[in-house]
Amino acid sequence: MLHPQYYVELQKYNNLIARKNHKTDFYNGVFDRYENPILTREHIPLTWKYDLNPETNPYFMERLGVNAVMNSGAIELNGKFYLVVRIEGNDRKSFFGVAESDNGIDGFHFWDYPVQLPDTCKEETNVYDMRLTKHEDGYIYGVFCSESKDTTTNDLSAAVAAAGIVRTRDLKTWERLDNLKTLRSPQQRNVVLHPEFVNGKYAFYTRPMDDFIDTGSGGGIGFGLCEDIEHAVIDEEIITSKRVYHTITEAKNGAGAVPFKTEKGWIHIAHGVRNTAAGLRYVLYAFATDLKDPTKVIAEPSGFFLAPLGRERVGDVSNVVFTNGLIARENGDVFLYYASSDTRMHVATTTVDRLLDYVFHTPSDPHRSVECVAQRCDLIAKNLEYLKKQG
Ligand code: M1P
Repeated sequence: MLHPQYYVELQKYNNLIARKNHKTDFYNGVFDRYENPILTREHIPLTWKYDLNPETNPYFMERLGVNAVMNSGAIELNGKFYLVVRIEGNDRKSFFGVAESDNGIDGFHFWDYPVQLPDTCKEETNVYDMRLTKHEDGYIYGVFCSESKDTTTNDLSAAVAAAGIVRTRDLKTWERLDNLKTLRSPQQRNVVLHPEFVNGKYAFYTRPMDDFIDTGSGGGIGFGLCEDIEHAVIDEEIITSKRVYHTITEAKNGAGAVPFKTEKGWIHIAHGVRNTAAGLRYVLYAFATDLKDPTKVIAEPSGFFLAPLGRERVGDVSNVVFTNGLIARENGDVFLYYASSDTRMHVATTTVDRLLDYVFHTPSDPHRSVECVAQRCDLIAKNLEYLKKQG
């Protein structure tokens, strides 16, 4: 017989999965926000946390708790929405779970088991933040952060971040390939595989880093090519989206969702980080790169695209929004999946047309207050003139 509390918790879980999500009245013309997070730790199935047998768990205690669900890769397959979610146990170790939904904004629920990656990397302690790329070679690739202890120092918190690579065709069977080697950068995080070959080679967005936290001399989001995806090695990394003084990317930036192709360029949603007296602040920003030369930024609106708002601002790592997955559908709808404060997952919806208008027609950052206010005064003057003409 099951513990009576099981039925109470199961009812809560079922209610949560069945809960509809609605747009909020937030307005900026660029994207819509939604009332509820799409995934929280409460969405974790009871079977993942409790021992349901009263003989071995008479108090119906959580035996393996889950602390947070966050940074999720996203993909559409046969009309369904799938997220490969970063799930962090109470033990601080992250792992991946597949959650699916019919409409992309509610009803997300996890498959019966989390993903069990092939254990080919014995020094690896932690894995997180998978980006899913539907590559033109026919595979779905998952590129994630593979973290190991830095054994070259006595500092217990020192770690080494590398890019792990897996591939699949169905999100069920995963083949692990060698970790990416970048010959000129000792550490890598936020690595993303470009969906198309470039000059006949696999192309990665990288994030050269001097150590685990600091990007140090790393100038921004890198881009590099490699011949062999099974043993991927990148020599030269060209910086595409640079970090800039006194902007949202001053402290660091990193590729986010896999870029998607439009007639005007590749659209990227990345993250930028600045330092504040209250700690690092992570926001999302957008830019476009050239269709022929994906290293060339051809448009970059000023400032952030999406920043933590309201309750999104608070969590395990407060004042953070982070994305590593979006779905741009054939019909032009775009679903951007983002985590807030390393705690929960949300969706924002928009369209390809709106994103193109945003990226190509929002003024770029003039980088100095005096020029920023002139830019704004120009807008105001045009508006006042326009209002006058309208009577
Ligand atoms: O805590 C915020 C984010 O920090 C890291 O991002 P970055 O490498 O750019 O600093 C990542 O570990 C990410 O998982 C996390 O959300």
